Amino acid sequence: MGKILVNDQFISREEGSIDIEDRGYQFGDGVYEVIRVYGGKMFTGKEHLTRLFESSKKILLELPFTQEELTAKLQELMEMNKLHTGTIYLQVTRGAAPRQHQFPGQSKPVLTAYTKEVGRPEEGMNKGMTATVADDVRWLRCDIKSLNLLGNLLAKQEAMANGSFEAILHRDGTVTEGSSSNVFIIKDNQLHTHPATNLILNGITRRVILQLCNEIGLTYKEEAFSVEELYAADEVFMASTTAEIMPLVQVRDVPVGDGKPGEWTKKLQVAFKGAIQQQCGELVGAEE
Ligand code: DCS
Repeated sequence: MGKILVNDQFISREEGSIDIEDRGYQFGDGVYEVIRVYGGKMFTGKEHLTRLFESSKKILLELPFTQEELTAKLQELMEMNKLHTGTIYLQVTRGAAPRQHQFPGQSKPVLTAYTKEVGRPEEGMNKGMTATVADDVRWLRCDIKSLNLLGNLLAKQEAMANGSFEAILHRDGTVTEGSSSNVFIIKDNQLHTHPATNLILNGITRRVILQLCNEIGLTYKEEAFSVEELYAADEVFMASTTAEIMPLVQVRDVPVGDGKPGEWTKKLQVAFKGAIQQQCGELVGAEE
């Protein structure tokens, strides 16, 4: 299992404990990140940690360490656990205090982090996955990567119960994002994705993809699109740290295009792999 990080201590999982009045545990009062590691190196680590600090600020949670200090700790954790290809999960809660809704006058934020060895989702990326469509019932601050994920969980659970991999969420017929990913469509050689407003999480993978569009000559529009446009798209894919660029070949009962991963999606996947290699080196043994 390796070591876990609790505040500034590296300990075994069995040694770790969380107070029953930890605000993360009781209220979901905290923020988190999932960072990809390829070949022992963090991919877009800086962007993820910057977002963690931004999310913290948005919930008025002051972190008791700097981004540089946190980076060094996570680096140490990765090395200690000999993580090759996988993920680092980290979260910070407002800490333990007698249960009351308003913020406690005094509490010490609790940082926890652990690593997991997990390969790239090659099979899904090659053959494509399916998605359902669900009502986006979440709150109006989806730009914050907060621990409160019940709306996301209910949507994902519904998708899984229907034999689908992801739930594409919509508000009154306007597609926002996936339950744990951003959603993109391609229509007439143009990519569309919801703008980075309060209604979506501005994914780090999303940001990389928009840069890669310029590289491969695909024009894009950060404009909301409707569920009808989703069904009529030439290509659909979702993107996240763990799923990378995942083609969606069927939405509800409707095949996307010819029911196979689209050409632009495949080009983006190749460019994305190039971006990984550029930052993290060769991807030897990184596949599932
Ligand atoms: N939107 C939501 C709601 C997400 O939960 C995620 C990632 C994304 C978009 C994509 O963001 P990244 O590209 O920065 O990953 N969710 C993380 C999670 O909870 N597990 O893996 C990734």
